[in-house]
Amino acid sequence: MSDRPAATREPVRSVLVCIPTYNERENLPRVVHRVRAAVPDADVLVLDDSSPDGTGEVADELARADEKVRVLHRPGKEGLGAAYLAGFAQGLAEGYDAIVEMDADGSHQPEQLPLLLEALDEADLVIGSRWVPGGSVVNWPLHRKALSVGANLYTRVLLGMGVNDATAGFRAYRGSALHAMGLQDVASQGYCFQVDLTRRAVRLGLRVVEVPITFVEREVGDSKMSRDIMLESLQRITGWGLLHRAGQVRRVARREPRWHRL
Ligand SMILES: Nc1nc2c(ncn2[C@@H]2O[C@H](COP(=O)(O)OP(=O)(O)OP(=O)(O)O)[C@@H](O)[C@H]2O)c(=O)[nH]1
Ligand SMILES: [Mg+2]
Repeated sequence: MSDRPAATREPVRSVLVCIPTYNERENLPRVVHRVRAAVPDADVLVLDDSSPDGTGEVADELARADEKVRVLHRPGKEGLGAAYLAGFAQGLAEGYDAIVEMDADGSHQPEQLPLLLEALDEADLVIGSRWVPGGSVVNWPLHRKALSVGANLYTRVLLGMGVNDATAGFRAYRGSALHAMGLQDVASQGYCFQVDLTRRAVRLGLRVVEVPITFVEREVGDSKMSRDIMLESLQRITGWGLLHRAGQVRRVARREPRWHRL
């Protein structure tokens, strides 16, 4: 992670909180109200993929009642990554200084959002991390913890990034960072969307900071995690890791011509 001087960073004045939803009608009102109470100046954009349970209509009601809340209705379920990319595009077009990613299921605590935004004063990307000192996970069964720790370990070893929770989905980006990251060719959908964007930020030498958070397992509704999402992550992270390691070998070989004679 690079340490561009903090002086180059503009103050963050406007914040857009993007909340993707698929079948979250019971969770959404509560999370939106908590966000509005925790960061009253921030705008909220719900990204709904035509949830069959009527989450889109619930979001419309919230938007009618509060001018700081808006909804982007998307035609069908295309995955978390595509929903976020649509939200980012809208946020960047509207010139927000900071754009936040946050789940609707209550796992990310809106009350901790001010901590992330505070850290953004000195960073380009702030990750709400479960796996740094002070971070924690509440009500996760052992196999979910093992999966998250394992995925992060695999990612660290392959990609060589000094990030402890690269799969985390509670984040704040500077708009300038998202602009620089060139999001046109992001194809990742599931957890690897988070790894993909982390990797892009690190490769650009942007300043990535992790802030400890308390992650709470959802109480209502169903997880959208699936075997396909895990497989996608495994394949993409392995591919990026091999590219990264091959690049390292090429660089060493260029610096050390004697290598070729071994
Ligand atoms: N718009 C949209 N939102 C989605 C999609 N898939 C998941 N989401 C939302 O993304 C957030 C995270 O999804 P979850 O199902 O909680 O998945 P997760 O947090 O990765 O996995 P768990 O830890 O099991 O909860 C929630 O707010 C979901 O409603 C999708 O295809 N489109
Ligand atoms: Mg969840």
